[in-house]
Amino acid sequence: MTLKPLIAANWKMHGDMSWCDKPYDFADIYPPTEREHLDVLICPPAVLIFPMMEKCGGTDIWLGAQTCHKEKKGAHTGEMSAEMLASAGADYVILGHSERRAMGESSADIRVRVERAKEADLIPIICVGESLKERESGDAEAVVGTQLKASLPEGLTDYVIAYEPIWAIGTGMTATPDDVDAMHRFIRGEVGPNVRILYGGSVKPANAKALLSIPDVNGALIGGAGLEMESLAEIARLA
Ligand code: G2H
Repeated sequence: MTLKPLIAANWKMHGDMSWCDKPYDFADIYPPTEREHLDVLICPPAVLIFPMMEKCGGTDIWLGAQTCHKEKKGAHTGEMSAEMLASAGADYVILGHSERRAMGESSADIRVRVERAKEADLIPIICVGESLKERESGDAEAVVGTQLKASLPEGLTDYVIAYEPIWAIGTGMTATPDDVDAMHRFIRGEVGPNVRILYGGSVKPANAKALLSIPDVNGALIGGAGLEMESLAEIARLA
């Protein structure tokens, strides 16, 4: 089975209302008729999901959130549930990004969030990845394997994995294609043939071709280079 590549932009805490037209800008640069073979997703800050959906809901670009809460509702000041995000227009949700794991989210927390996301019909993008110390000590696969086992609910279907080595995030450092190839093969062995596995960590037009041509890399999760539609389109053209 051929998996449809997914090119996903994680805007993190960037953007404002003036960015809500960006899906149109993307479609001007890279028209839908030229990219039926891939899915394009933008995950803006949650506050921009609804206005973006209202402005650009007619485009074929998917929208996603960057996290969701563990509970369905309740006294959780400042938080957002999966259902709220879905009702605002989100189709996907990123869960377990290392920037959130660093704030104390454990794999057990992420597993509950994945369950909430599935109940709300959101497709979870579950992030895993090792630190530089863990890679240098030869523990990268063990760490990622443990994260996968603990973050994925039993019987989970229709989800995406993003492998993001922590040391390559926002640093300009990228894992070598050989390292990415080996880790994606390992993850494939864990999740089976039907799950898209994205690579993330300083993906940019200059390195996207080498990364996206690795057999078990089914797309990319892109931070900095996904803020500008020109560079996002340049990467998408290589998928
Ligand atoms: C990794 C990635 C997006 P960047 O966090 O998830 O960000 O491409 O800036 O390293």
